[in-house]
Amino acid sequence: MAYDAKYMERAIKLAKLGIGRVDPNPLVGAVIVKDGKIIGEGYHTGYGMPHAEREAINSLTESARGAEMYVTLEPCAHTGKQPPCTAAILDQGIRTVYIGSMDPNPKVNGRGVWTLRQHGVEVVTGCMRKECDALNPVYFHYITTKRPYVVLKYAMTLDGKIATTTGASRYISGDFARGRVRGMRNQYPAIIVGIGTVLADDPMLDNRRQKDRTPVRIICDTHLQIPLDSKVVQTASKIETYVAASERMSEEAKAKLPQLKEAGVQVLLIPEKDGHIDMEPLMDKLGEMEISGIMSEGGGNLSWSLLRDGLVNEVVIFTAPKIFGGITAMTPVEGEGVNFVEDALPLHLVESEVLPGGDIYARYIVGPEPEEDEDSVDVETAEPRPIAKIQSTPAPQAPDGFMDADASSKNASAPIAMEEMPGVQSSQDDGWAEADSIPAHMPQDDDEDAEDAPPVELESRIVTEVLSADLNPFNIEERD
Ligand code: AOF
Ligand code: ZN
Repeated sequence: MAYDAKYMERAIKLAKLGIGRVDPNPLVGAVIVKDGKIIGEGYHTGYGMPHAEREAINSLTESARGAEMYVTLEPCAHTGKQPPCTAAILDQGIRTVYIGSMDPNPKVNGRGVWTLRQHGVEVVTGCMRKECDALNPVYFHYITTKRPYVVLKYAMTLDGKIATTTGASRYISGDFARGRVRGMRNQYPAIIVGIGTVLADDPMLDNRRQKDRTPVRIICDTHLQIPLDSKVVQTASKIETYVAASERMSEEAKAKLPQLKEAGVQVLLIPEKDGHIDMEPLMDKLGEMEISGIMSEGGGNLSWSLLRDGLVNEVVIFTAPKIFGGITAMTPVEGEGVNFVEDALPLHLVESEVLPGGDIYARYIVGPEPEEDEDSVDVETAEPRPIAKIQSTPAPQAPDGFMDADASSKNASAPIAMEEMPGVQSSQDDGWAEADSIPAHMPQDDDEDAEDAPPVELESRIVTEVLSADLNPFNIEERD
């Protein structure tokens, strides 16, 4: 059964409207089509909120009996905070369901497809799989490893420095690049920095414009050196703030604990490794706290520890057209490093851009470039229908800067082996755990840019009616 790509594109665009709101859940969009017309659509608007499929069903303008549903992620078949979407789809008498990504959540993992097929619904998997997978690398990583997806981000000069020899670093990047970083902070649930960054810059580590969605702040501070008058401590009662310190801290450091607590800082006591916080137990702890994704903003020792322990999924670099020089000037990754060229960490470029102001933005996924895996799509059925056969409202443009990298991701939608279902976990889990699927790019959230950026307009009447304006992640009210 052929699918019409434009409806899945529409579902993907809707899913992106949930950016910054749904974690640790996935971004999901759904569109219901009957006789070549969209009769319902919706997306997952926030954690604990109805799933995309039910949002679409709630927006129906006519009966969905015999209709088709396009959904970016396999519908769930379990009861969590929400009832199973498969039940709602069956209730509505929907005839065909086109699915983008499979859901690697062990509670779903093929059971959604199985349940629908058992009840006679035609299910086509692997429809625009790569594009749908690109929505949810953070979710896929988190749900399969129970650790946060880590993005290492830094700004450096052309000679690879993150500060001058005197430690000055404000600002390496231009305005536009810095605005984009604030956009990234809106995309990930948490930011992590080393104590050196706090001591040197006394940063706020918020996104400055959307305070309701400022990410959780995590400071790695082995010896609990954090000053009580630092901005992060002073604002800890308003913005969730954690300090990860050694569980073997000195008595002097321990004496600070009550004052930090009083200020609202939560101290996480973590084992040490080589004189620093051991990153693996820290990531386990953050995963337990349901932090699904983290942007690490350095410095060099924290970056090294994360990279060395294989905890980084992607690296985003802003290179400024400047040279600092100086043998003692800091570089983005310090620590002990590797001895041989062959030991270098391999990464592959998935996206790059020259930004206004001359900074170069580059995004890399850790690991060698994956090979195309054509077998993972439901090739029998997931053929796109010729376009233009059906008239419908054109899909809205995604917000600027929010684009999909067109590199491949790995075996995300293996066809379901019916005999394995239900209750049997599929072996496709392994593929998901790797850091090689392509994440959705962050919204471009630059200050200057935002003035010019067109508002995100939902061209479909249905969604405009159903979704309230304050759920639009780009409806920015607060400005610097
Ligand atoms: C869908 N559509 O829009 C979402 C899904 O606690 P709950 O009930 O919200 O369940 C969360 C799980 O449901 C999540 O881990 C994922 O497996 C699925 N999320 N599924 O079909 C949606 N958000
Ligand atoms: Zn669901």
